[in-house]
Amino acid sequence: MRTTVGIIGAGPAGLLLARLLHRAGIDSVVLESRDRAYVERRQRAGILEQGTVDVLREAGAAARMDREGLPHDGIELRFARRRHRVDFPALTGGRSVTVYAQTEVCKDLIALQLAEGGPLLFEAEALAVEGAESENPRVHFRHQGREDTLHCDYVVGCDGFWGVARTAMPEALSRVYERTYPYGWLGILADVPPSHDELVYARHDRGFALLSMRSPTVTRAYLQVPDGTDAADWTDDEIWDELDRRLETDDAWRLARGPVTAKSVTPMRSYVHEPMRHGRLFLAGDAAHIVPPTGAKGLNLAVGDVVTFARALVAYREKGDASRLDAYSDTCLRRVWQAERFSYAMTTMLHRAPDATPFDDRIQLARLDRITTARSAETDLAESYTGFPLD
Ligand code: FAS
Ligand code: PHB
Repeated sequence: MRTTVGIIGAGPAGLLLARLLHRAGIDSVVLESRDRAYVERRQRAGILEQGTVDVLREAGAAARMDREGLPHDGIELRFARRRHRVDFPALTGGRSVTVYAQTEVCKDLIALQLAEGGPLLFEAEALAVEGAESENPRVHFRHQGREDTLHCDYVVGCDGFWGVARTAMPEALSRVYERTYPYGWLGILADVPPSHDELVYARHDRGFALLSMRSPTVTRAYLQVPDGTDAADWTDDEIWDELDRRLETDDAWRLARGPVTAKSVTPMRSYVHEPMRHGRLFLAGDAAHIVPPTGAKGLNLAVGDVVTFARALVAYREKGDASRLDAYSDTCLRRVWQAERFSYAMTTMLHRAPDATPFDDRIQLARLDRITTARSAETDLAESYTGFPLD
C-alpha cells in the first residue's frame, strides 16, 4: 500500500488532518485500530474554541455543528457561594466558544471521509513505524488478520497517548515533561436539561465540580474524585447530592436532576513530549501532549497541530518552502505550552488537593478573587479559554 501521508489514528486529529489534506489535493490513508462504533461513541471533549470552529467551517465539515452546536459567550466561576460570569466577547474583542461534542465532530468527519476522502481503515492497528529518518517511512499494520505495510512520504502519529507512533521517536532525542494529579474526574451524562445556560466551574472545599452540557436536553457534569476511584462506587443519587453541595449558591439557583445514562472516571495528567517531529515522522494531538480537561484544551490543541502540519505541507508542495515543516515542532510547542500553562492554572486553582492546607485554600480563593475583580486577570482567562491563534 502506498500514500503520501500515512495517518495513524481516527480521533479528531487524524480525521481532521485527512480532511484538510483531501481539500488540498494531497492523498492520505487513515489507520484506526478500533471499530467505527467505538470511535463515534467515545465520550470526551465538549468545547470547541473559535479557531476550531473556523477550521471546521473552512474544511466544509461544519454543517451539523452550525445547526446543533451551542455558541457560548461566557462561563460562570463559582466559589464560596459566589457566582461570577466571565464575558468572553467583552474581554476578547468578540471571541466565544461552541458546545459541540467530540463524538459529533468525529461522526461528521468520518461520514465525509468515507463519502469523499481517501481510505479510512477501521480495525487496522499500526504495529510499528520505520524509516522515519529516510525519504520513505513505513507503517506496519494488521488489518483483517493480515499484516501489511503502508509506504509513505510522511507519517503523522495521531494515535493518542497510548499509541505506537511516539515509541518510534529516538529516546536519546526525546524530552518528556509530566505532572500527574492526585485526583480525577467522575463524569456523567444525564437526560435532563442543563440547570444553567453556560458552563459552571466550581471551586469548593469538598472538591471541584463542573456543570456542562451536550444539548438543551442532555447534561454533562463532572466531580473531582480521588485518583483510582471506580465510577461504580458512586450511586446516581450520591453524585447528584455531591454536585448540589459543591455548586451551592446564596441565591435561588437549583440543580435539576435526571436519569444518569453514562458515568466514567478520567485520570488527570499534564504531559509534553519534545520534539514533535523526527525526520518524516510527526506527532499530533494526544500522541505528543496531554492537558488536564479543566481548560477544555485537549481537542483544540489536536486541531491546532494538524492545521499547522497541513498548511506546512501545502507550502512545501506548492512553493518548495520547507521552512514551515521544519518549524512544525517549535510552532506547535509554543501553543502547547500556553495550553499547558492555562490548564495547569485552572486545575490547581479549582481542585482541592488531598493534602491541602488552610493556606492553600486561601491562595485559591485569592486567585479567584483576583480574576473576578481585576480585568487584566479576567482577560487572560477569557483569551486563554477561547483559544490561542492558529498559525
Ligand atoms: P484520540 O485519543 O482522540 O485518538 C487517537 C486514535 O488513535 C483513537 O481512535 C485510537 O483508537 C487510535 N489508535 C491508538 N493506537 C493506535 C494504533 N496503534 N493503530 C491505529 N490506531 C490507533 N478534553 C476536553 O477538552 N474535555 C474533556 O472532557 C475531555 N475528556 C477526556 C476524557 C478522556 C478519557 C480522554 C482520554 C481525553 C479527554 N479529553 C477531554 C481530551 C481529548 O479531547 C483529547 O485531547 C482528544 O481526544 C485528542 O485527540 P487525538 O489526538 O485525535 O487523540
Ligand atoms: C465537557 O463538556 O465535556 C467539558 C467542558 C469543559 C471542560 C471539560 C469538559 O473544561
